[in-house]
Parts: sequence; C-alpha cells; structure tokens
Amino acid sequence: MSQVNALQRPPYRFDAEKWRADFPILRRQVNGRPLVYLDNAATSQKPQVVIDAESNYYSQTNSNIHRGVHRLSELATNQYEAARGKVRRFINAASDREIIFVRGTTEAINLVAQSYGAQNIKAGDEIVISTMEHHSNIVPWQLLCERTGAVLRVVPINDDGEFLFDEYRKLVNERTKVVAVVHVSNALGSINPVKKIIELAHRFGAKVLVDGAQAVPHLTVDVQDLDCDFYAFSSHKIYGPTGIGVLYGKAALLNAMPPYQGGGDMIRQVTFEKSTYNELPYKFEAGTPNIAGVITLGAALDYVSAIGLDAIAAHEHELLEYATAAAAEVPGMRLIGTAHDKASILSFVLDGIHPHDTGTILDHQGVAIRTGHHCAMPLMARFKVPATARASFALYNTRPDVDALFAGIAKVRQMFAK
Ligand code: C6P
Repeated sequence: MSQVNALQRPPYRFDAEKWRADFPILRRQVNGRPLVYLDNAATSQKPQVVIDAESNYYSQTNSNIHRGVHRLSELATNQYEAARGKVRRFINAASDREIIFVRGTTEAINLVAQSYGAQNIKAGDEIVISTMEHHSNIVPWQLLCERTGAVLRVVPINDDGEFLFDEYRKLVNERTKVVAVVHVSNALGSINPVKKIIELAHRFGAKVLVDGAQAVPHLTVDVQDLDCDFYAFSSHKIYGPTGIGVLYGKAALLNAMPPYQGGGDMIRQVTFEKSTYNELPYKFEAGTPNIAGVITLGAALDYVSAIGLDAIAAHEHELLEYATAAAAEVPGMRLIGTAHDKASILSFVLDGIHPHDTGTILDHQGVAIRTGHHCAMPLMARFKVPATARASFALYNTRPDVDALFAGIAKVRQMFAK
C-alpha cells in the first residue's frame, strides 16, 4: 500500500465531512438508517455541481452538436468540446483528437478489440491479459480470438492478488500483439505496475490497453508518462453520470484504425459507392453522442481537480488502512486482495457465511456494499471462492462509515453464531 507519498499520510487536512455535504444522496436514509455508501467501485455518488450541470444543460443549452448553425447548437458544441479538453488535461493526453467519447470502459475496450483487432490480429497471434481482469477486459478479447484464431494468454497472480511480473516476462514474446491489463483491480484493489508492463510489451512491438475504470478516481493518471497505447475509463465511477466514458488512444494508432460504427458525424463524404471518414476524434463518434453526459463528466472532473486527486488518494488510503486494521481483529474474516500496492477496496469473506447474506444483513443496517463475483469470475476461481463482499471507499467516506461497516459485520457474525 505504498502508492501514496508518505508526506501525504495523516495527519493531513482533508475535510471529508465538508465534501460529504456536496452529495445530497448521502443525507437520505435507507431501511430507516442513515445511508453508509460503500459501493463506490460499482458507481460513485454525484455532487450537487454535477447534478446541476446535467440539469443546466437540459434547461439552458439542449441542442444537437456539430450540426446546427443556431446559437444553442453552437453553445452545446462548445461545451462538449470544452469537456474533451478537460478530459485531455485530466489524463495528460497530447491532443484532444486522442479523446474518444464512448458509453463506458466496456465500450472502449470493445472498440479497440474490434477496430484495432480487425486490422492487426491474425491466427497464431497472442493477446496477453491477467487473471484479475474484469469480464469487460476478457470477453472482447475472447471474441477477437474466436474470430481470428489468435490465442489468449493469462498472466497469473500470487495469493496476495499481485501481478506476477516474472511470469509475464515469460509469456510476452514476438507473437504478442496486444497486452490488455487492469490498472487497479475492481475485486482486489491491487495496483498493477502498468508502466513496467507497457515498457516490456513495447520491446516486443505489442500494443497495450490499460483498463483504468478503477484507477482514474483514485490515482493521478498520465497517459504520456505511462506511454500506454489505449486507456479506458467510465465517468460514473469518478462522480460523473452513467452512460459516458472515455477511450484514450495514441493518434497515430487511432488514425490507422477502421471506424467502429458507421453513421452521422463520423463521415466526411458518403456516396452509394463509397464513404470516406471524418478526422479524429469524430471518426469514432458515430451518431448523436451523449452530449449531456460529456458536459457533465467535464463538471465532475472539475470537481475532483478542485479537491485534488492526491489529497483524495491519501484520504482513501488512510480509510483503507483503518479498515484493514479493523479486519485483522475480526475472527473468521479473510481479506481477498492483500497486495502491497492497493487502492480503496476491501474485499472479504466471513467463515461459513455467504457474502450475499453478509450484504443483505449490512443493507438492513443502511450499509451498502457489493457482493458477488464482481464480474471477475476467473479471479474468484483463482481464490477458490464463489463470491466476496466488497466495501469500496470514495472521497466522502469517513472513519464512522468504516465503524458502521464493522458494527454491521459484528451483527452478521452474531446472527450466524446462533
Ligand atoms: N466494475 C464493479 O462493481 P463499465 O460497466 O463499462 O462502466 O465498467 C466496466 C468495468 C471495467 N473494468 C473494471 C476494472 C471495472 O471495475 C468495471 C466496472 C463495476 O466493480 C461494475 S461490474
């Protein structure tokens, strides 16, 4: 758990209670109890400024973009393209052309698997992923392998849930064409050494896609420093709306790739004989996009940037350490995912108690966590568990939230002791 600079460790000044007040949903009750929301890895809650941005767009600006000559269309286009610039700055991409708006991480990965894959992958080529991938970073590559005869290779992990770099070194070779790896595991919290992974893949000429769904809300991501070829993330996990996400790709790669979908806005000229395609990024944004979603994502990134991702990361890290220490005191509680470098996720099982029962009893206490396989069934098989219970932290969580989680866990154990 060393990703956070020691200087940012407590005592630090992070007023989670103050930020908490920005999130109206956190004032509601669930099952007659104050809501303790610890399911942030599934989706985070939205601050009032984000809710307002969506509402303002529809009440003041709503119009289609890149099409109309009228004032509202111009305003909407400007706000949409300004949000693209915000995303570029947030992940330090070299150009706005490298930022493609998609529905989410899932669509971003499917876009690359289908478009890059169609042009560059053939029978006998190898695609390398890891054991801890989300289904979104497994199935699109399996589909590609089925279509092309390419082979999927899987990097193993150790019992702490850490990526085994030496095993990766043995797997990657001249046949490797794509490495697709998660930056932060949604089910374990492990932070993978993506920079090293990318560097090695590049030595063999392979391209690297990083699934950043769980990283972008918790770590500062610099795609130029990482030198990744593609980076995918979803807005809804970083305090933005659902239905919108980002694919970053290096311009040279995106330029050479065929379109993913055909339709309006992605063309330059259409005749019945042949169509030519628009320049980046529009080539990959067919049809009317989620305009409100993009603009509202921009507001969410402004919000996070104003607080500071480093401060958020330090706060969440402190909560994770607090929760990890509390877990060590609970008899029969086993953490799944004890990597040295970890972010914001406490996945666990309780001896003799199904995680769904744990989740249901916690819900009765107003504590929302996720239980299940977390869309990572091969990972569950690796740990020989059908499911885990998972608490995941965000900037507005506090030590009393963690205390409520452990009070709930005590109640679960008490009920099953009978
Ligand atoms: N993980 C979770 O509870 P979408 O659904 O496209 O926004 O994100 C998919 C996805 C891809 N990669 C990782 C690492 C993810 O965590 C997720 C979404 C949620 O863990 C829902 S399954």
